[in-house]
Formats: sequence, structure tokens, C-alpha cells
Amino acid sequence: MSRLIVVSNRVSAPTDPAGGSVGGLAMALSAALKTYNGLWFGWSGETVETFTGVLEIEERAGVTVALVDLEAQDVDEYYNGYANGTLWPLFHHRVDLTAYERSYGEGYERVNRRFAEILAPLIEPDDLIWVHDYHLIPLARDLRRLGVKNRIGFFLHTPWPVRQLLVTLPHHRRLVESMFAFDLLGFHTREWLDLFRDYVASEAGGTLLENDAMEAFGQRVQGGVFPIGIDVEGFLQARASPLGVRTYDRMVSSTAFRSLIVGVDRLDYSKGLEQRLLGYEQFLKDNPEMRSEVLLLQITPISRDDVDTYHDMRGRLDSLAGRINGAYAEMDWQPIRYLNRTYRRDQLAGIYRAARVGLVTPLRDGMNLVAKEYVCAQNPEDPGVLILSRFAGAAARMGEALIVNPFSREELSDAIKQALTMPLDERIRRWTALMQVVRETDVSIWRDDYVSALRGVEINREDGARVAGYQ
Ligand code: ADQ
Repeated sequence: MSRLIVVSNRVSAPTDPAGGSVGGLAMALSAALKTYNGLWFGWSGETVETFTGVLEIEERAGVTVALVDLEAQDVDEYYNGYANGTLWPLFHHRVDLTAYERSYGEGYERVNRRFAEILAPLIEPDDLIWVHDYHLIPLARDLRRLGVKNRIGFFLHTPWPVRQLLVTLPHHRRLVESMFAFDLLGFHTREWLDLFRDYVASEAGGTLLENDAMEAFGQRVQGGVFPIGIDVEGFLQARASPLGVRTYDRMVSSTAFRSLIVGVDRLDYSKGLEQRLLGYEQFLKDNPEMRSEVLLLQITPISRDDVDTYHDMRGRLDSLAGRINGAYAEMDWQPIRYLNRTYRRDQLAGIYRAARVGLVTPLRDGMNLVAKEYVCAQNPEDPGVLILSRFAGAAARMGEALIVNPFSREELSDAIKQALTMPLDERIRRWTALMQVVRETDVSIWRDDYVSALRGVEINREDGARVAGYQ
């Protein structure tokens, strides 16, 4: 069997498999690499004064990882700059937050080139290479320039943006052209793939072929839909573990017979946290009789705090939570518990299970794994209710959740009320359908489908021609 080389910006193979780590990508990929022999390549997370290109190879919980340090300018321009200051907001339709700095684009190209130069000598002829996410879009082009002929696939964990917004990016054509150096482009949903195909047909003058293949820039690439999921068995075990059970018991006793509503999200504007708190406030206003019966636990670890937009948002959320608590709290009750910390996977599972409502209301999200974790953690005989944004990729298949428009605080308020008053038989019916989707999209299925599609993709181009196209 050929080896699998996974490439992603951060290599976050968990050192403790039970504990998990923040980021759906980390959980999904460590599960993949345990099955396929191979290696995980990416940035160590360390910053050095001058880039050396030295590679550190180590074993982490059964996974071989190959790490490279970046220099401060790379981190500013490539990571905080182009990846998280330009592409992330743009792909989440926040052109108002998108930085269009030329130096960021240059840093992005430079780091991708550096990654390609360090990775190329590690690649053996039969290896499959699987590149992840928006940080590394030009990587296949740069590997081809170095003569790498292997099958290279790309998977985008975020949404793909509408063409009308993507064209606000200087050099958008160059970015998309570089994607045609991959053999397979994977997206979470049909909607994201169709948006990509729309760009190819309308902006790049390309041709849409059968079975989601596409031709443009003198190259051909295969597209595909691969909805990511969670490690269902692992999550069920975490839920049933001593710490999972203990956390559940602690939550039940600490909520003192109140209905718990839970939100678990990285601190990110795409997650709709401010809108969520405002929707919850609306619910408190609309339903005075239910006020002291509920409690919102919002668990939000800080992320990307070096990027100003994130730092500013953190301040706004702190004051919003404080204001709502100040306005509605009573001497023995506080409507919101807002925490900026991470929990182990088993603890999270216990928290989800204790929650009558899971509030997953991003404004735009590639998939959203929290929605699936919440469903998976429920008691089948007395399950909670998932409230899910229609703008999460997860909504494409999880229609039995209460689907909401997260921009409307009235809709959020109504959905919270409906969830809290939903009869048991309806809760069981909806949960059963949702749990089936969670099982059908298990991370191992996602991984196997992607890898076998990459292995089977038809390569009908001469590698020489493919490389020449980019020189
Ligand atoms: P994220 O934007 O990080 O992922 P998501 O899919 O919800 O979003 O995954 C978050 C993960 O982090 C979940 O596994 C969750 O349990 C974990 N997490 C969040 N808060 C935590 C906390 N306080 N403590 C511990 N763990 C916490 C990106 C895309 C998504 C896509 C995934 C996977 O933005 O749309 O679903 O990649 O492709």
C-alpha cells in the first residue's frame, strides 16, 4: 500500500489521544494517519529569527510528524496575514474584515515555496500526498515545479466563497489556477463545490466536465464532495469514560435542575457568537417566565489573538456577556456562564450530554463538527435538541435539527423556546435521524472515501506538460 503524506499548516497530532485538541482538523487527521502508514508534515508552531529549513522528525502517539520552524516575517505575512487576515475572512464572506496587503500575498507564496522545497526530497514515487486547507493552496503548483509527479489531493475545510466576492482578491485567478496542479479538489458540501465550479466556468473560462471534473488553464482537475465527520466510536467511548461520566454528573448538579443550553466554539467571528448572545438575550426578554429555568454555557477558547480582529471581538464578547448577566442575573442565578478555556474530549462529551439544547449558530462554516459531537453525546432515551445554523455545511444533511437563520435574533429566540418545550417523542425522532447522519459521515468514512478517490483519480495529462504549464 502506498504511503500517505498529510500536509497541513499546523501539525497537531495529539500527544494524548483521549484528550483531543482544539480544531476539527487535528482530530480528523490523527485518526487518518493511524490507519495509513505515513507522515504528517507542517509548521511546528515555533518562530525563529531566520528561516533555516531544518526538519525535525518525531513520533507522536503512533504518528510520524515532520516539523519545520518559520521565521517571524513568515508568521506575520503568511499565517496571520494572508491565511488568517485575507483568505479566512474572504472565504467566510467577510470582505469588510479582509486585508488586501501585497506583502501578505508575497509571504504566502514564499512559505508555500519553502514548504515545497523541504517536502519534495521526502516524497517517494508511490506516495499519495494530501494537502489540507486554505494555507497551502499553491503547494501542489510549487511541488510540480520541483518535478513531483505523485498524485496530490487538496481538501478545503472552509466554505468556498461566491465568485462575486472572490474577485475582490487581487490575483484571484492565479490562486485558482494553482489549484489545477492538484489531481483532486475536495469540499465538504455540494454547495461549496458548485461555487468553485461557478468560478471555473464564469471567471476562468473553463469547461465543466462529467462527474465533477473540470478543465481550465490548460489543466484538468477532479472535484468531489467529502463531508467530514467525527470519530463516532472514539467519542462514544470518551462519553462513557470515568471523566466523561463524572463531568456529566458535575454539570447536572451544578445546573440545579435548570435546562442547560451549550455553545462550544473557537473564538471566531464566523461562529456567530455575538449574534448568538443577542438571540439568547431576546429569548430572556420574550419569555420572562422561563428565565430562571435556563442557563447558557458558552465555552469559547481564545484563538488567533495576534490578529487584531480577533482581539477586538474578544473584548466585545466579554462586555456583551457581562451586560446580559448584569441586566438579568438574580441573586441565585446568572443567565450566561462564559468561559475562555479548552476542555478534554471526554469532558466536552459529558457537558454536551448534560445540555438540553446544543446551540450551533455560525454565520458561515465549512462543516462544523460541534454539531455532530453534540448529537453523538446525547442519551438516546432522553436526547437534547440541536439548533443549527442553515449556513453551516453540516446543515446540508442535518435537516432534522431546528434549522435557524443566525442573523435573526427573533428566530434564535423562537428556536430556543421550541427546543426547550419539545416533547420527548419528537426529540427522539429528530435525534435518531441526526445520529444516523453522524454515523454515516464518520471521520473514517470521510478519510477512506477521500484517499480512495485520490488513488483512483484519472490522470490523463503528461506530467511534463503539467509542469511546463506553470513555468
Ligand atoms: P473549526 O472552525 O475549528 O474547524 P469545528 O468543525 O466546529 O470548527 O471544530 C472545532 C473542534 O474544536 C471540535 O472538535 C470541538 O470539540 C473543538 N473545540 C471547540 N471548542 C473547544 C473547547 N473549548 N475545548 C476543547 N475542544 C474544543 C474547521 C472549519 C469547520 C470544519 C472543520 C473540520 O472551520 O467548518 O468543520 O475545520 O473540517
